Amino acid sequence: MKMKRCAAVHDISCIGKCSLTVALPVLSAMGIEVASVPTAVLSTHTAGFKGYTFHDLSEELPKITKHWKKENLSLDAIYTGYLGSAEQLDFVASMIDDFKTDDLCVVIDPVMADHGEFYKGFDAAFAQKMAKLCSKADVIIPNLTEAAFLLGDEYDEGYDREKIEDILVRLAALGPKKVVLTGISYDLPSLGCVVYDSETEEFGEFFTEKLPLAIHGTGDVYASVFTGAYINGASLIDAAALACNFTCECIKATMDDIKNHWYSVKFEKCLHLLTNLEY
Ligand code: PXL
Repeated sequence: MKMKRCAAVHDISCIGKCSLTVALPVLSAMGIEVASVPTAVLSTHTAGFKGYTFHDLSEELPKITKHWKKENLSLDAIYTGYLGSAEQLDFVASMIDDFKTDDLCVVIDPVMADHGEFYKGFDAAFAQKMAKLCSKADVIIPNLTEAAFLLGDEYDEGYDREKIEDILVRLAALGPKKVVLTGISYDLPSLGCVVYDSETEEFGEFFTEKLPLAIHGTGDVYASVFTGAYINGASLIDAAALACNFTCECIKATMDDIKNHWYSVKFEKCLHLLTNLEY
């Protein structure tokens, strides 16, 4: 069977295990060829380390894709995560146009916020521009905070099924065909995701046990596993469920050493769960 090629457009945080340093091993373990598009190089991620370096690679990005086009290199999928500036949103929009085919699958994880707050360097103007970019996606994977900011809503911790379904429908109205909303917990012992397919108008949900820890990097682990499974042919809900289960295993593999390993999950210990899967 032909191997799928997926461009992963994310930063490289040299220490911190998020973005490209998660997407690359996860997608590779799932049998997908990764075309890496590093948007920036940071010494560490920005959530908890102090004094990190940040080298923006915006100027390099169009040169990379121009060369690919010249060499007639094609893509089966484009998967974007942390984008270091509003300018990079324009780059991704034109990259999607440049590599568009009937079969191109575009997955956008609108990384910019969590727990009701923007990550450092992001604001409402970025969120508005990200919402525009999301119109070009087949699937978007926001958490609840990112969903609120994409919609221009106030972040509100309280919700029920009706409110979540309303959020999903409004997110799909931005333009993406499918939406995976992560970090949903209707009752205390469970945590998971709710999905919506605007073409069939169907909702789905999947939950795993809620572990007593929120660890950085789990959003990128989730989105990478979802993307790998979806590109490999899994249904929306099956890909979302696999990502939930895998993320849960990664947290379990990290819990006993969280003092040392506070900055991300030990996803490496779980990669074997992703190889040789049937979709
Ligand atoms: O996990 C998202 C992410 C990716 N890349 C960088 C980050 C973050 C979240 O803080 O700082 C550099």
